[in-house]
Amino acid sequence: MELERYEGNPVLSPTDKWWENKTVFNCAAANADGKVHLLYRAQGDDYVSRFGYAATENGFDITERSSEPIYESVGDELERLGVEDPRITLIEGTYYITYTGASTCPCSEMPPSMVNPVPWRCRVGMLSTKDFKTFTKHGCILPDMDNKDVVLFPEKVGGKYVMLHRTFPNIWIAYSDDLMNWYDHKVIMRVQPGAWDCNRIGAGAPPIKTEYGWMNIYHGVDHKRVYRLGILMLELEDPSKVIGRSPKPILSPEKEYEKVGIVPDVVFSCGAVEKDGRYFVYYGGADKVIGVATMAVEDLKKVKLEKPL
Ligand code: BMA
Repeated sequence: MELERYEGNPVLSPTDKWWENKTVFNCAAANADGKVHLLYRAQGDDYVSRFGYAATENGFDITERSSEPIYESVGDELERLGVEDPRITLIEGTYYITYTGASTCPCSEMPPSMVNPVPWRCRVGMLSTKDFKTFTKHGCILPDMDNKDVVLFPEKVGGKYVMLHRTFPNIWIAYSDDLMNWYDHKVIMRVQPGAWDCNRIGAGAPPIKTEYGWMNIYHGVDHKRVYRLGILMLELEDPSKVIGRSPKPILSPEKEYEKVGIVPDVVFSCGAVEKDGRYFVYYGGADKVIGVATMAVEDLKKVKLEKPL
């Protein structure tokens, strides 16, 4: 079972504006108020990442687009190179946006159980908004670790807020009572030796509740650094338990706009929504443009998943 690409892809590309004339990719998505809100990562000549905003009513055609960045980090040492890869989750009437803050700060000391061999110099920040016009900055939510690919669950599970994060190279879960302080970090899925997701994995879109479990679109990277997408299904009552993962990817770089761009051979998702009986998965192509691919909700039962090793 593979996602079906929209034939009008890419749906968003760089423009001639100073802040997005190089790349427009990796967008968050939220389906509310009769449209899909898209918050995307953009770079201009300075290669600092900022967020742009776009919206689509039918999921494919862009009907609104910001002429200026809708959010950029100013004067924050941990975000000197910008804000990357946003993910939106609507929780109790507020949109929470988790993102990667990129900087040239040195890597932090990590707890021995979370040794990170890669000098990422990135931190996970959080914003919230009710209208995508004004944003509240909550700062760094995982202060002591180089981390990325954080997605929040849309509701509390067992009385706690839940996130997935990526402490290299695996997917972890953590819990919180206030969305700011996170505890009980535990690895839930590891890279699969020899498979399409053998090098590193990370959560993509925030989890969507389905009758089968929490569905998460995740990315996997192989030994040639090809980024592909798969499905990870977690138990509804206890999302630290993996029901299954895709033994084969549901989207791989095949089209020109996925193979050739700034970073070749990349499909990378930060947002997926349910709309009109389909899942719409928004994804960055080759770190340069944005495409969308879909799947009928009823086809989820046909998706073959395997228990991870
Ligand atoms: C990841 C992130 C993404 C990017 C991907 C592929 O580490 O930086 O923003 O799309 O690499 O280059």
